[in-house]
Amino acid sequence: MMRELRLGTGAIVGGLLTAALTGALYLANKLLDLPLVPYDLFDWITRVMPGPMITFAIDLMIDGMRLLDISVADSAKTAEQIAAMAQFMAIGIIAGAAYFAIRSRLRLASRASGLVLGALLGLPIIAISIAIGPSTAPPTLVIIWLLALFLAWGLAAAYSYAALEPAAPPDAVSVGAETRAATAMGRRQFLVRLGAATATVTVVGAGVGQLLARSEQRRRDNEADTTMAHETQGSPRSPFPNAGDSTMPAPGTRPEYTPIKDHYKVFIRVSPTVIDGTGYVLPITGLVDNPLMLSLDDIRDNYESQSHYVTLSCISNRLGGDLISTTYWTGVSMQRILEDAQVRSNARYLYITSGDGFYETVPLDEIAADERLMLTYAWDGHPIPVDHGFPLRIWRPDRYGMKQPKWITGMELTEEYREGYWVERGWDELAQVKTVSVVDTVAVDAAYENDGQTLVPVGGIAYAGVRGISKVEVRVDGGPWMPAELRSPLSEATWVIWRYEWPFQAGRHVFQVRAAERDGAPQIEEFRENRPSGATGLHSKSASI
Ligand SMILES: Nc1nc2c(c(=O)[nH]1)N[C@H]1C(S)=C(S)[C@@H](COP(=O)(O)O)O[C@H]1N2
Ligand SMILES: [Mo]
Repeated sequence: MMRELRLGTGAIVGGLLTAALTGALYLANKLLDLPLVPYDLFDWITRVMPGPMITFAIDLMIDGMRLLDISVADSAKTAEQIAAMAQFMAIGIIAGAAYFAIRSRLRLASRASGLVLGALLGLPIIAISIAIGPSTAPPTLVIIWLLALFLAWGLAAAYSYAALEPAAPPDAVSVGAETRAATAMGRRQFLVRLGAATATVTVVGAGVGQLLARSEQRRRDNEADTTMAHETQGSPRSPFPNAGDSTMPAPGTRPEYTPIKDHYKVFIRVSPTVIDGTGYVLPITGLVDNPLMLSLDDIRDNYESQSHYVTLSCISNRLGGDLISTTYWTGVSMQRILEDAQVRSNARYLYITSGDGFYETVPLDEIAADERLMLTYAWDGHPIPVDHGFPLRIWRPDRYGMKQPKWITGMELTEEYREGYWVERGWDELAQVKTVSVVDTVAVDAAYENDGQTLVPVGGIAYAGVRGISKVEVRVDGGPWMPAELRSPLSEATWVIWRYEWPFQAGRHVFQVRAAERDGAPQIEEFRENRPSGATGLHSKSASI
């Protein structure tokens, strides 16, 4: 009975102290870029976890969100951040409970045991944070700061135990009922005070940290704009290339051109990687006769730019999912850059590394075969947003996102092949996009009369990388496949919007869609999971009308 009580009390104390610790960490992170330890721990765990386990965990998360009808594109990162914080809290709660339980059994010196507790918890976490964390603060400062915090955490836990521990065993004869009541009172008061103090630290840390984070975001947006001082060419805000097309998207179809803020985001860390644009240089090394160190100005001023409307899809996008978006990419063909670097004849691969520890290999044959494969520095006519890979990312036509590093920090020409980050974790090596088609909408509200018939616009997207779409067909309730109308795409590298006018019939109906590529090859109709090569199958939407 008594031990359970201690476990519970220890858990509460551990939780309260860890909440305060998190508040302090968050504030210091926003102030001085000191490590946000909960994220580092989470990043470390996902990195050392075997590939299938990570995939399982991600799938579980995505399934959960879909079940709750939450947008995966919007919320996956938030969910991860919450999970990272919850994991850190859980560690603190367990540590608190364990400490209280141990102290109730063994006679330990209070202060010494607190310091040991703090060190046991802190040292491994500090090591992980320094090894893989994105903090830019000097390591000595990081060590001093984190060590001080964790030792303080341990001392506070030790002090709390002493304050909450009855002076004598509660069943001892010498303790009268009144004394016991008085001690209970004192304990409750102590817990209330501890709660108030830790809540204050937590709230102040989180609040002030939030304010700092917001002003930092504004500053960064401005800076990104000025590092890329001149307007990048070919703003997409001029009319879209298909502006004159008379086939309009059915109401409820996803936007043909994704607003940047809605572009899906996927990255391996809990938070996006921040790279300073001033002083940035991209080294191109390895099997080259002319190693290059390219600044952003070099890349923009010394090479001819090219721009393409591009649809990018994540390989883990489910049928009909929202991990797929379209925007306008501007950059320099990798062919031009490699010409300058004078690649040696024995080189076969371009190995790309990123600021977040991500890496991927591009075969030189692939670069030679497609001039569009480019080092990208702008999206939507502006420097690439931080979340999407500022300052540089690669575009590889026809590949899923997992093959296309963002936040590029290095390029090396090699003879040997090295597996990329996700390939190492069991995903497809080629990762060529699969042809998919999706029913976005059955727009009953937009029904209209035509020749005495009620027609309902049905519509969505079809996508086949740069292989293009030649045909989309729809069928209702398993009936015959009927041709849909195609809107001309923004480019040959984007999805195609389709539309079908369905003769209205009351009742519940299932709408299915399928597409064929430019050369007539049909999409794979057989259902396959996204792992390892990208989802296939017929997408359907049912509607009760
Ligand atoms: N450096 C780096 N590049 C990366 C990733 C990453 O985690 N780190 N994720 C890849 C994956 S899986 C996808 S789907 C795309 C997503 O790009 P976006 O977030 O700009 O949409 O980036 C790719 N490039
Ligand atoms: Mo992805």
